[in-house]
Amino acid sequence: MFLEGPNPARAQVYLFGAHIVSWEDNKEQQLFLSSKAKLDGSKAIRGGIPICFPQFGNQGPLKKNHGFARTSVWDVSDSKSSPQTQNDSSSVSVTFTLGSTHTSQQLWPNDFLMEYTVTLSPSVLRITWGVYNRNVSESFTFTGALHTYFAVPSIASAGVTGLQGLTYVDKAREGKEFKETKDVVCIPAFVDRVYASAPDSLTITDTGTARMRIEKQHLGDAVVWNPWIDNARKMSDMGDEEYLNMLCVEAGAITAPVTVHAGQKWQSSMTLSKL
Ligand code: TA6
Repeated sequence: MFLEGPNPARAQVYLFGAHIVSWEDNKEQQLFLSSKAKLDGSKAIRGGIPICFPQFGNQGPLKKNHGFARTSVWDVSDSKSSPQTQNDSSSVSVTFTLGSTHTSQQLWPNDFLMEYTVTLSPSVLRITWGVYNRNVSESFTFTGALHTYFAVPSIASAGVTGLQGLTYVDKAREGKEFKETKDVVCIPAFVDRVYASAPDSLTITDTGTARMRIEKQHLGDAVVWNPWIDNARKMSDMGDEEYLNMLCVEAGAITAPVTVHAGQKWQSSMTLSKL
């Protein structure tokens, strides 16, 4: 489905995974979607904004990397458009829901309901993501992330600011822990890092100029990933050279798993602003 916003802005979301595959602002594509992405529901879509739940990566009981939310068919529960007001620009939003099923409970024995609202306004894409524990009495714990693939003019000139001083786990270096010393994190090769307790505002730059702001709430960590050429070649749903024009910066709850008590709800958000 398409969200036709103001200015003009438009986004395309598949019910499969409630997966945002496109966000155009002023006709400029802000997200990366592989030309080889599978869009037939046969596997997770390579690009856009996959939802990782109930686990990030292999950090949980499931064999399925990043869990089952991104390969489940969601429902649309609400949509609305808000006219421009004195203090706010006009916007359009759609809410998607995913509830536990017999199948999901075979994989992850919990009764849950997720609400995922995508709101489009001029130069801004905002996501709110709630997880409600419908268990009678059992709490549950999950990890997750909004695994956003940003389109970048060139990985050679891309950078991420806001990470200096943080500790990160580097999957490109045997999962060892390091401290980030750079104010601008550049991507000179394969990068796969989970930064713990990252600031709620991060920026993607191009040749030093800020181009995208990422603001997150209750998603404490940030993942920076570019597969580089060797890994790209191993992925059937990614072109060998496509790593040159994409960068994943992912807001996630990874190093501090989220526990939701029965009857309670966890709420998070991510706001992307095209600068
Ligand atoms: O977010 C980075 C990461 O966890 C990488 O380790 C890599 O596995 C990537 O996600 C893509 O995972 P996927 O299952 O979509 O191929």
